[in-house]
Parts: sequence; structure tokens; C-alpha cells
Amino acid sequence: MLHHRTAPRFCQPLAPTKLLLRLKTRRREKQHCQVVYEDRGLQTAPMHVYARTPRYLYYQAEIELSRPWECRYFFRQEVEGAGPVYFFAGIDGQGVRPFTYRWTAADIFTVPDWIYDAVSYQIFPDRFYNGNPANDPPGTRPWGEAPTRENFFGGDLEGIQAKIPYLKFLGVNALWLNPIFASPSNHRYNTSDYLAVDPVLGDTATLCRLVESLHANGMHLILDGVFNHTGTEFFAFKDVVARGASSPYKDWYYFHGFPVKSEPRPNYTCWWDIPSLPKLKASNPEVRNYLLHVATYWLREAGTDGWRLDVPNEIEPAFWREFRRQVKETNPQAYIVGEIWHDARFWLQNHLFDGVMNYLFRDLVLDYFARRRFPISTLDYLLGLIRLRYPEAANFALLNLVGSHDTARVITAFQEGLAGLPGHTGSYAEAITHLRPALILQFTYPGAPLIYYGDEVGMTGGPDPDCRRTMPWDPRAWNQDLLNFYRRLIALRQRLLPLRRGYFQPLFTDDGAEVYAYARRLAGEKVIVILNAGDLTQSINLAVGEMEIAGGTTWQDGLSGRCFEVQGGKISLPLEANAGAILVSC
Ligand code: ARE
Ligand code: CA
Repeated sequence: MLHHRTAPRFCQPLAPTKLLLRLKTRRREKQHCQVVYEDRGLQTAPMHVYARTPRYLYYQAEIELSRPWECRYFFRQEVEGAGPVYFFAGIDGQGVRPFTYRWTAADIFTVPDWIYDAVSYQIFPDRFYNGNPANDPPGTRPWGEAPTRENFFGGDLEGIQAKIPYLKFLGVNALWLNPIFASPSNHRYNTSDYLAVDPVLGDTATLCRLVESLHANGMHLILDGVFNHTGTEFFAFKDVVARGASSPYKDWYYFHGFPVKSEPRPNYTCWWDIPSLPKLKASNPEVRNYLLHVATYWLREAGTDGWRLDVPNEIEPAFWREFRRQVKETNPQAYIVGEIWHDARFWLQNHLFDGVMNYLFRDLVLDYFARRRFPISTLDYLLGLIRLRYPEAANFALLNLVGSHDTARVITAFQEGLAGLPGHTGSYAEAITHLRPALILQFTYPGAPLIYYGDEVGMTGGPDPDCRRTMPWDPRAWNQDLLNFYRRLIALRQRLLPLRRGYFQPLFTDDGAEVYAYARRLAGEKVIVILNAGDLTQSINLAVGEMEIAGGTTWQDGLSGRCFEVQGGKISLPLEANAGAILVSC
């Protein structure tokens, strides 16, 4: 069985002269697939496995043409012990007909170039570092006290600025800040003024200075855009509260009557029935223009590098289309990432966002590494399904996270998961041990890894608000081993281009041993990653020849520094429990 269609799952233009092609075949060992295409005669390109389901393999190749906008091609498959099979679009009076794919500039989906190289870091501003005690709000609590829904700790933009050396030491190069505009709450999702930095965080000048310093250090900054709802202190909402139906802003929200009241139940639509978050009517052109002004204002005024969009699935797609147009017009390298917790294919295939917060990745990581809900081959399969759903460019622009300000912290989530497994206790140490292979996956997977501030030093915490504790700055409070592990993974990702820009190629899984091997390949270069998620040491035999990854004869593990020779077409290496290897040919 061979299957191909000129549809996004199988065919994606990457540039005027670049095309990504996929072929689906029955899953079996020892087969090779190629694409044969017309480009000054017939050319042949090898295809590599890209994703695997229990029954099928998806092969992929990227081809470069000398002429733009059109490609004619067919496929060739060789199964060991049989002659080659050719796969064409059809057959007619003239003979076999190749597939023909034509595209225009509008079909090409690109994402900002810098996001391919990003290792990102999320900061909840009130809790990262207090760089200026003079701007602390009244009642600021001592650093280190337990967070509540209401309390403040005095973290601010100068604090982030002061910790740029730490961020560099860690190796991250992109920051996402939770909301920073004027708001009465510590999380600031109920905005009072979109055009002012909250005075307890700083002001426009502090923000501009921060962006300048980040840029000077090769880092990017994205802000949190809360465009679905405002706070009740927002000027338009306040005006309607004061003037009722005669307010010029009465159509900025969904009011069900006047005067406006929030008790016992609000008579206006709000986000998840929370009265402090009245929902804006984005279909009203005045509202739309206001929000679009905000979106482009900060890109221009402060030079920020994009937006993380809060609950974008609750606003109509037409708004986001115009949003994207204006944002990209203002800064073509601005990055737009939507907060979508589930399948985001609608938003990405329609090219509305560059990427999404990849909560599906988090779900899979926890379900496998912490809860063992399925075997490792299923992890391979489910990760592949996500890759197949999204435009390939978007796969590189996802924020791959394992926790955020809206979830329990990853270590705590691992503890809870492991506690439910036979033979495990759910201790902190056990969580760290099992987290290691998961982190190797996160930092060697396509898409930008996103670190939630403090995870790297071993912070714990249950769901909101406990996951928003203050960052400890005394290195004695840090888990140094974990921090070093993060630093090593980040450094490897920054050193090895295929880890950032290479295509994913699953190699093998072994459910019994709990081992997963895959490659990241970029033109001739490749990196092989092997995870041992089990509790036993395994000896791995990697048949490099068969997997079409023959490189040099020596491979080095970037994590341990050990070198391995290829002998008889195989690399043999021992792999400790809950560990991994990142092999580079040398
Ligand atoms: C807090 C408490 C609530 C309490 C509320 C009212 O956490 O339990 O009911 O206060 O007092 C922000 C703050 C929150 C605050 C909330 C309301 O950060 O601390 O809540 O405002 O004041 C869903 C949405 C997703 C949303 C999460 C939180 O789909 O968009 O819920 N995330 C964004 C931000 C939040 C922010 C808001 C939205 C509101 O990132 O920080 O909250 O602007 C799943 C579902 C998801 C669901 C997720 C978590 O798996 O699939 O849809 O996300 O669980 O619940
Ligand atoms: Ca402060």
C-alpha cells in the first residue's frame, strides 16, 4: 500500500523552489522509498521515515528545484526481496501520469527565523526577582513566603534586567513574560491599561531598556497579549459602569442590561464566568482597531519580538487574520504563539499563528515518563501524530513545555504520577531521576523548548497559585545537578544545528527495555538521540547502516563525552537507567 495526496499532510511548499513531500506506506522492516522528480531531467531523492503509526510509516523528503512554483514527481519503493514498485498519480491514454503540485507565495508558511534557534524561558514577573524595592506595592510579602491568589512579592522588570547574566549562564535566548501591563492583580490577566507598563513593574522606559539589553545579548522578548477580556478597571468598562446605556463604549462588551452589575451574577459576558474578566466584543471594529493598535504599539514603541496570545480560541479567527497581517507588517520577524491546549491544526493550517504552546507535548511527557500510561512505542506514535497535523514550519515554532504558570510544576507533576506507579514512591529524588530522559526529549525535539522559571533549579509546586512561588536566588537552594543538566542540554542544542533545524526521524523503540532512538537530520548532518527511560542499564546496538544514517566511523555522546566506534555496521553502547545519549558523528 502506498498513499500520497497533494494535501498539507503530504505536500508542503517551503519556499518558491522548495517542497516537502511525504509518502505513506505499510509498516515493515527493510524498505526504502525515494521520490523521483522532474528538474532538468529526472532526479531522485531518498526519503526518510518521519512518523510511525502502529500500521503505517510516513516517509519524507525535502526537494530543492531549479524552477519555482511547480513540481512533478512520483515515488519509488524497494522492499527487500522484491523488485521496485512505482507510484504515480494515475494512468491515462498517454501512459503514467506523475503527481503535479503547483503553489503560490500565499501557500508558503514561514515562521520567524530566530524561533528555530530559540530556547525559551517563561517569567511570571512578580515572582522572578525584585530589582527595585522602591516600586513595591503596599503589603509586599517577604521573598520566599507562600504565594496566594492575591499576594505580591515585588518582582519587576529591573529584576529581569539584573538577571540577564543568569539567563545567559543558563543559555536561554528568548523570554516570554506573563502580562506586564497595568492591572490590579499579581498575574495581570485583568488589564486596566494596555498602553502602560504596570508601575509596580516599571515603566515604558524600563521595558525599552530591558528589550535593548536582551537584544544586545542575542535574546528575544515576547509579551502576553490578553485580548479576549479586560479587567473591570479598564477605561471602556468603567465608562459603561458610570454611564450605562449612554456610554459610547456600551458595544465594546456583551452587556445583557443596564446598569452594569456584577453581583450576585454579572449581567455581562465574562471569561469563564469570572466577573473580573469582562469579555470584549472583538467583532466591533472600534474594539478591533483598539486591540490592533495595542499589538503594534508595543512592537514599535519597545521593540518587543512578538506576542503570546491568551485564550485565542475564544476570539473569532477573522480577528487573528488581521492581527497577523498588522503584526507582521510592523515586524516581519515578530513571533505569534497561541495558547491552545489541544489540537491546534485549525489555527496553524490556516496560518493564523506561527506556533502554539505545545501542551499536548506536556501531556505526552507526563503520560509516558511519569505515569506510564502506555509503552514507549505509543509515545513515538502520538508525537508523530502531532507532527503530521501541523505545517512543518509550525512544528519548529511550537513552544514545547512541561509546565507553566497554569499547571503544577513539572517535578511535582512527576512526583504525583510516579506515586501512582507500582514500585515507586513519588519522592523528589525519584521525580528528578525520571525527569532526565524527558528533558533530553524536550531539548532534542523539533520546536522551541520552554522552561518555566525555576524548574531548572528544581522548584516544586502544585497548581496555581502554588506553582508561582518566588525564584530562589541563593545557589545553596538550587539543585545543582539538575541545573547543570539543563545547561548541558541547552548548550548541546545551541551547538548542534540539526537539533534545532533538522527533520525528525524515528529509528526504533523497544517497549520492554523502554528505549527510544531517533535522529535529527539536516542535509548531510545528523544527530542520534537514544533515551533509556527504564530503570535498568541497557546495552544498545544501533544498526547505523540499515537506518541510512551511516556517518563517520566514530560517534561521540555529547552528554557523557564518550566515543563509540562503528563496528560491523553497528554502534554498541551501554546506556544507564533513566538516561540518554546524544550522538554526533566525528
Ligand atoms: C484564578 C484561579 C481560579 C479561580 C479564579 C477566580 O486559578 O481557580 O477560579 O482565579 O478567582 C488568570 C490567572 C489565574 C486566574 C484567572 C481568573 O492566571 O490565576 O484564576 O486569570 O482570574 C483554561 C483556558 C486557558 C487558561 C487556563 C487557566 O483554556 O486559556 O484555563 N489560561 C489563560 C492564562 C491564565 C489566565 C487566563 C487564561 C485568563 O494562561 O493564566 O488566568 O486570562 C485543561 C483545559 C484547558 C484549561 C486547563 C487549565 O486541560 O483543556 O482549557 O485552560 O485545563 O484549567
Ligand atoms: Ca519591586
